[in-house]
Amino acid sequence: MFSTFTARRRLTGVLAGAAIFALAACGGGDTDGGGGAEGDGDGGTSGDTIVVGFSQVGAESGWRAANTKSIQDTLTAENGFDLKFSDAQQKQENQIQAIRSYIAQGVDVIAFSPVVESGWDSVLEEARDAGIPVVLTDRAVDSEDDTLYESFIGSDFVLEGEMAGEWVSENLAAEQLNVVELQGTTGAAPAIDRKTGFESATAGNPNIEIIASQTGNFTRTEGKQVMEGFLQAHDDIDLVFAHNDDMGLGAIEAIEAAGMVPGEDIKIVTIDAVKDGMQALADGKINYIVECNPLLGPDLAEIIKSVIAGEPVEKRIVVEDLAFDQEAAIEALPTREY
Ligand code: GZL
Repeated sequence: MFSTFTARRRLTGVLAGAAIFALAACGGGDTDGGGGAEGDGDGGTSGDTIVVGFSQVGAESGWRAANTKSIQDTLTAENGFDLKFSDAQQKQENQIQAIRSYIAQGVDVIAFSPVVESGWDSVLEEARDAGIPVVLTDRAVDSEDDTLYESFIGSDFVLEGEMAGEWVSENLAAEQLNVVELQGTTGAAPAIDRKTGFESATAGNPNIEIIASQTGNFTRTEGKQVMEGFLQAHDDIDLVFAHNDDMGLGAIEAIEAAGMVPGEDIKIVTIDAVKDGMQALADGKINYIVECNPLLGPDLAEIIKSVIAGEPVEKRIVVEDLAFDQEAAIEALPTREY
């Protein structure tokens, strides 16, 4: 059965005027908050090139690699961009430092994927005071003040958790089902929201019990280590719910090392649908994957150009996702872009 959800972009939220940044963002406007026009030489636009400072979470997973490739392949010189790119190695302090550096350089736009939800207001206020618009990609911030960014492009992580939970409830939980959960990075929007969605979708099924839950930080290595601990502490695990494929692939290694068969003795459900995960699904080692599309480069480029042109942009662009069982993975693998 090929289960699919419309893979379309859903536009939501109120149109956010970007006129305030029209002048400043083009390098001819006020990029130091001191009023008056600034010329080039401070990192502002020279001609039509848009200077973008991007702070990436890190390189922790296959999803992140695909996301970085999409951004770097799209924000190119031939497409009218000068991309300054930094890898924060999953540390918020590195992202804050990178954003401050972009402000000092006077870039035209700052974009980033916040490694965690909280702690951004101060640095985003500094960007606003400098007249530099900010675009969020992939992950959200929990700031009360949504004037701190122009737009947020990313999937609905609560829905992803719900999609996983609904499939588990409908297909695996006709009898008692003991679940261990490999959470993503502590404090990250996808970790918080996927957990929320999975719990809400499974709360109505009395057979489903989450007997252990711990962060594996979205990495294969840490997912394997945490799964080894779960296996030592529990001899009645029926399902692993991993917040991303990479931790699920680590769990497969731990399950096999313990002499059990992943996908059979212990079922596995994950989120992302990167190539390695989809191959494991096709091979029967994972049982279901909810996609989280990482190809955000084109949307980001479009939003940045609209902001620079002073056009209104959507405050929230939701990337809708597919979901795959084994048959669907076998069918989709040959043409997967990531
Ligand atoms: C989700 C993204 C998550 C992926 C992980 O949009 O932020 O971070 O699910 C990645 O694979 O590490």
